[in-house]
Amino acid sequence: MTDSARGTAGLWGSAAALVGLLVGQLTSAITGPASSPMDAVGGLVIDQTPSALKEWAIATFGTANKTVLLLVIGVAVAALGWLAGWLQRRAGWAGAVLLAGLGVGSGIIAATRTTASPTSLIPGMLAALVAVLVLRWGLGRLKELEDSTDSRTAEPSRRLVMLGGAGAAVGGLGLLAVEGTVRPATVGRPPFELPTPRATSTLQPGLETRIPGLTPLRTPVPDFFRIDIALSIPRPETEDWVLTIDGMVRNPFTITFDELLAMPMVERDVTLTCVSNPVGGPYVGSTRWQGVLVADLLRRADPEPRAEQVLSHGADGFSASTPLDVLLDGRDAMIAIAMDGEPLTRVHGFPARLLTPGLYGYVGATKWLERLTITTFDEAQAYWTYRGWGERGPVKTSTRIDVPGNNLDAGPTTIAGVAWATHRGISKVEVRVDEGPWQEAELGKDVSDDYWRQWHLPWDAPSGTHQITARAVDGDGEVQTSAVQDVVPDGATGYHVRTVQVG
Ligand SMILES: Nc1nc2c(c(=O)[nH]1)N[C@H]1C(S)=C(S)[C@@H](COP(=O)(O)O)O[C@H]1N2
Ligand SMILES: [Mo]
Repeated sequence: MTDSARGTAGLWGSAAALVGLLVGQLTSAITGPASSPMDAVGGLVIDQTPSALKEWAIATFGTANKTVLLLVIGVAVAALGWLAGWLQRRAGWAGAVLLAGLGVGSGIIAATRTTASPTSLIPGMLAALVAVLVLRWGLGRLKELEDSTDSRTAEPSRRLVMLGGAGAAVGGLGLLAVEGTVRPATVGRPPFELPTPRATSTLQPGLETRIPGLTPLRTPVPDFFRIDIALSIPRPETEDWVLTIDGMVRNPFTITFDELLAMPMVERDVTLTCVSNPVGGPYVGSTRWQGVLVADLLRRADPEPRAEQVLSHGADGFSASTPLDVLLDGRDAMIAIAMDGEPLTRVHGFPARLLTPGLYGYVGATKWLERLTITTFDEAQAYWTYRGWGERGPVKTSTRIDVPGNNLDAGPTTIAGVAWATHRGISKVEVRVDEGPWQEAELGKDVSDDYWRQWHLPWDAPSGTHQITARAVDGDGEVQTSAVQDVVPDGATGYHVRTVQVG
């Protein structure tokens, strides 16, 4: 076999795999995102990846971690296709079996996921069929060419190479185009009429107007962090939306979106944090939320005395376990329908999500909410609890230094940041430079105990390298712990330290 014939076989294998995958992805535009071969495999990868690797991916790629995963899958498919081309040339059938296996396998994965529908098998099957046909045609032509000349010296025709290259390019670029346009297009803000008390008073700006670089008191929705396991964003519509409340209750019931909107509404200012937020990290946001108190729904359902947790399910297969006592202790846990005075965006859980002040998102903030099942901790485990994360997830007291950055000029400046101890409130923030004394920072507006607090301290920065350290004291007078702990299993701790070069 000549090198170039071998290359042509590989090229045709990649073309077959990529074109097949493209056909599968396009088909899933009709059969639903849950049936997309990419999402099925990606979802499986996400579910099976050890927590530590997932943490690394979030820390390294941030919100782009899913794009990276899809790129990796695309490259892996191209590489496996190349292998299939080689195998097909050697054994005449092995490559086709490999490609068929990949396609059918992705269909089976899609059909067995919690988000599956009866049509979930179709895109994977079609992908398999197309891939096998393309592979057989290309390799069949290659064989004919070789048979018609001396097989040891034969060069595949230019036309066959170019056709294979074009196929791989169409498959690869087509996938990029489909993933790049269709996916972000699902991130709209579909409106519905918000009931009163819509935006009774707007959140005023905070100290960020005076201190450049300081986190704004209210996070603009487009800047609000996004963390979830959903590769393609679920698209429930308000007309079809129903919330089921069942499990250990005397009165299970369902309610439609219109019925939810007709219930008494509250508006609350709440900070939401991800348990994966490292010390000083970006996965925290604050805004005004509007919704129905979960306690109102729970009281109507009437939980049995032995009930302990509320397992909330999202349309992406995610689930969270919120302690029942937390939902009933008087805090403003809600089924939120709006943030910052507008209906939720698709990425933040349209049309309705759970929001529990004082708990990390993975225990109390299920997006694309579908079901609340009242149960016990023994009886059922939530998505992340099952993967070794803490069962209850109260938010830990944290401080983040926003300014100054790592480099600044000597002279008067401001050290500033935000601190949160959601549901306990912040009573004090202290700052120290190098090994100097702890100095009390001035606190910004006290919006609520469920909301972060801006803080600032003037500093006459001397030349040289310095370390700025900040720590917060919560509303109960408890100083945040200096013990350094990673995000696993229930949230990072330790003081945020910033090293600065003063020139
Ligand atoms: N349906 C669903 N809801 C979810 C998640 C998810 O993966 N799926 N992730 C949770 C986690 S870990 C966090 S931190 C918050 C983040 O909410 P946000 O993306 O609106 O900021 O959503 C929570 N709700
Ligand atoms: Mo999270």
